[in-house]
Amino acid sequence: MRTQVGIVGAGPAGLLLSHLLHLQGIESVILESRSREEIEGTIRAGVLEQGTVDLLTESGLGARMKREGQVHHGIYLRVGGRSHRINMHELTGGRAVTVYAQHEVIKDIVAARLADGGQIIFNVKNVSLHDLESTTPKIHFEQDDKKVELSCEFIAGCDGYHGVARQSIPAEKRKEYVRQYPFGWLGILANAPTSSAELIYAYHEKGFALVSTRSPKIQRLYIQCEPTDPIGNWPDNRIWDELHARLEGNDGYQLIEGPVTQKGIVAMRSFVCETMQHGRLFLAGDSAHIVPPTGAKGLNLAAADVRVLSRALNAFFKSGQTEMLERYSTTCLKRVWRAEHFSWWMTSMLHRAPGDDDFQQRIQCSQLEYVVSSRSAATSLAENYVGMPINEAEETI
Ligand code: FAS
Ligand code: PHB
Repeated sequence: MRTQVGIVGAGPAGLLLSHLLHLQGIESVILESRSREEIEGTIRAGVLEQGTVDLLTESGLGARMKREGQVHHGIYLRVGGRSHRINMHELTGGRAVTVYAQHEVIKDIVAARLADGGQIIFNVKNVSLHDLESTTPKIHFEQDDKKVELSCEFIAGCDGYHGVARQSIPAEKRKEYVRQYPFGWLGILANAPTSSAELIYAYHEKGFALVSTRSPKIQRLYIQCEPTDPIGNWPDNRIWDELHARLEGNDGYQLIEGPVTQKGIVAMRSFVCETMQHGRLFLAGDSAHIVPPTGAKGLNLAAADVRVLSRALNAFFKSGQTEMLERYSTTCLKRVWRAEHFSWWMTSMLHRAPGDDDFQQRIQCSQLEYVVSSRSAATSLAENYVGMPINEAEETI
């Protein structure tokens, strides 16, 4: 097989890249190790930055998001049993986030790719990358037990943290930065009415809690837990008891329960791989960087990466210009480190670290009190949360 851009992974990064390239008349083939049902059923992110919403809308993928997504102008920080609203819309001159589930975004892009005759090969096995430093890199894989070679002009590694792409960059050519957190998140989906008009990020001595949503009938909630705790230790009533305890207060906020339809525990880490490019291989999304979900940045960083990559590839295919491709890693890593800092800061401010002392707790509460009482501190959180504006000079050409 032959194509212009071979893409490994049909997550948000790979799918959106393929769509943006298609809009510019550039051909691509996506190789995905799971089935269509599996990728469209993976419960993950839920918050889209302004920039991601604009990119999906501009590229013709925004119709259902507009209909079913919920635009949120603010979030609440809850400490000492009281919620404090951060009016992000007002503090950022009119920017906001949209709550629309990642797997719904994936369904929208898969449908658009297939409708446009795009090629997504599901259930592939044993993907390996070759000749990355040549002008014709190749991807070897198995499809229905047949060995296939896909010749490309470029390869996009969009296969997530556990994929093969990053490992294909010689170890001596990449530097990896890691921070593992001593806690995880237990997330649930529940059939219940909304108990808050906007997201609530709660600091509590028993640990962090997050009230999010998917629709007026389906709620998404998270609590801090042991990262290695088996989910079997968390029967539904224990989860609700913990949520009530961590969200209790004297401001009349009432959490509404409902049948739990999905639950899972995820570990939390911060991770960055420098470089995001090796020869004709370009990494995008979780294959190059991971953030703890406290800042709601992962999916949005993946979208920002492929926005830059699709423009750089277009400049190459249209006019042979290589400058933006050469600057790809540097350009993306600027936004990545900003999001890494914000996500680490939100995580450190809102979670209880095992063994932390009274001084640490006072420091975190002082940080929270400062953020909810100082306009400049609240503005800093707001502009990072809604997403830093696109840096036209660097991120476009
Ligand atoms: P993905 O991991 O999504 O996709 C990679 C794809 O590659 C997968 O489909 C995989 O099957 C495939 N693949 C892997 N290895 C392969 C191989 N060898 N061959 C072929 N295919 C291969 N982010 C936010 O922005 N907001 C949030 O609210 C948020 N909440 C989150 C909550 C949770 C619980 C978790 C776990 C993450 C959350 N994130 C959030 C982060 C998350 O959304 C990721 O950043 C996002 O999925 C990254 O997208 P991709 O880079 O496309 O990687
Ligand atoms: C979610 O709705 O899944 C969600 C929201 C905010 C976060 C993380 C996850 O910070």
